[in-house]
Amino acid sequence: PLRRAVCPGSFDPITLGHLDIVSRASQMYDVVHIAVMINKSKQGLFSVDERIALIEESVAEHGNIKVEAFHGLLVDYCEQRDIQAIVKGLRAVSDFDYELQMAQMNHGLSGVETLFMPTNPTYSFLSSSLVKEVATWGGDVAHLVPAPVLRELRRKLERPAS
Ligand code: COD
Repeated sequence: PLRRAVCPGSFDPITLGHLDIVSRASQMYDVVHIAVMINKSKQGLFSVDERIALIEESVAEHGNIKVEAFHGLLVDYCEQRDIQAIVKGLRAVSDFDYELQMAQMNHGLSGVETLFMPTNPTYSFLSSSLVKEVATWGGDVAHLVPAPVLRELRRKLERPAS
């Protein structure tokens, strides 16, 4: 049977930090699913369809990555697709408390394992929300996001000519 893992998240938008974890996971598993988890109470900058399109463009060189949206519990996503592991990046101790809670909850719910990968230190300060904030005020994020995301951020945040 194929060995499958999932990298779940909001990906609003995908950053080079996410991409680093996903591509390392894709070398360890036959198939890596990127699950864009839909959170109806959180309005994003990018729509779910836009996030998926940006991820697909950014991972095109990897042949074994599947991208899809999911509304519901991550453990149900895993059960429905026969996924054995959740792969998460850990940036700093500040990530640890919440990630440990979710890993233990998910294991308790279904037995699925969570594997933590230490973030590439180049990206340990990087988050989607900081990227959005910096880009909103005109800061340079070219070294933090894949090229398609940079293009769409510029398009979305371009100020109307005054
Ligand atoms: N370097 C490395 N990894 C990173 C970086 C970085 N710079 N930034 C983010 N990551 C990794 C982390 O592992 C992170 O968890 C993941 O990428 C996703 O990041 P985000 O910010 O896009 O996504 P989050 O934190 O909003 O995702 C939370 C989930 C959607 C995974 C979570 O809420 C969830 O599983 N929801 C589904 C509903 C559910 O099952 N709830 C019960 C959970 S117990």
